[in-house]
Amino acid sequence: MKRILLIIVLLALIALPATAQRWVNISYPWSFVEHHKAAEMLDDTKDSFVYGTERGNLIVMERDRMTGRLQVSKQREVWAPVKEIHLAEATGDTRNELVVTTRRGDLFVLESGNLTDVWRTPEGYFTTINCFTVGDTDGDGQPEIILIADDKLVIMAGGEQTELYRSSEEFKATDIAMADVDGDEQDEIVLNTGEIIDAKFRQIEWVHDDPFGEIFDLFDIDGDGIVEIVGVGPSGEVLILDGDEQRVKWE
Ligand SMILES: [Ca+2]
Ligand SMILES: [Ca+2]
Ligand SMILES: [Ca+2]
Ligand SMILES: [Ca+2]
Repeated sequence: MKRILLIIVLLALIALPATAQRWVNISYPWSFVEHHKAAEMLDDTKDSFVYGTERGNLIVMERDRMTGRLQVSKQREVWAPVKEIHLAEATGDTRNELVVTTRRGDLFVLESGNLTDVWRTPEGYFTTINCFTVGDTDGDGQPEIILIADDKLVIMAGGEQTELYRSSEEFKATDIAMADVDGDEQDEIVLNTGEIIDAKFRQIEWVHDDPFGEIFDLFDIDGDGIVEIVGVGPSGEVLILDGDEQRVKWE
């Protein structure tokens, strides 16, 4: 849902004059956070959000109750340009962590409250991380981090630095999501390059001929209880794929 909102926000921003696009002047940080991969809302009652910089810092902003201004409440270094941040339950304790990747291939799982390490990959463990998502791939109640890293599908345990799986096949995807897209009560890993992979057994179930675009999302657009793959085609048209029938529903 988030990314569809993102598309709407982007369209809204295009329609606004240039000055309104400067996020520092926007009263509410939502639009900034929505259209940045390296930003996440932390607490909407305080307009608190985190974003990562090209200089390798994570910065938490929070609205000051007295002045109403956004100000820095915490920051830390991750020593390389921040690529992506997700707020997600990664450790199995029902509290959300920040999962952060850098353009140097680092992966961090951080306490969302104080930005301290839960764990991180050692320097050079991966060279590139294209994209990632967080979810319970095998249904054991413990979350995993699912990545396209060094052109492989890699599954890391969420709670500690343990690699559970690395594919032998290469994958070039730049966007990834996980959900049950065909209604068989097993999750699939969906890649924007068109592959639909069984999350538990990591076999490719099917491959859609056309990629789903640079960004895609999974949600139940027709209310039948099964999520559709909602992507953007090569000329910008919205593409809606039915996972159980493995075909384009609307385009
Ligand atoms: Ca947690
Ligand atoms: Ca699991
Ligand atoms: Ca399924
Ligand atoms: Ca549906």
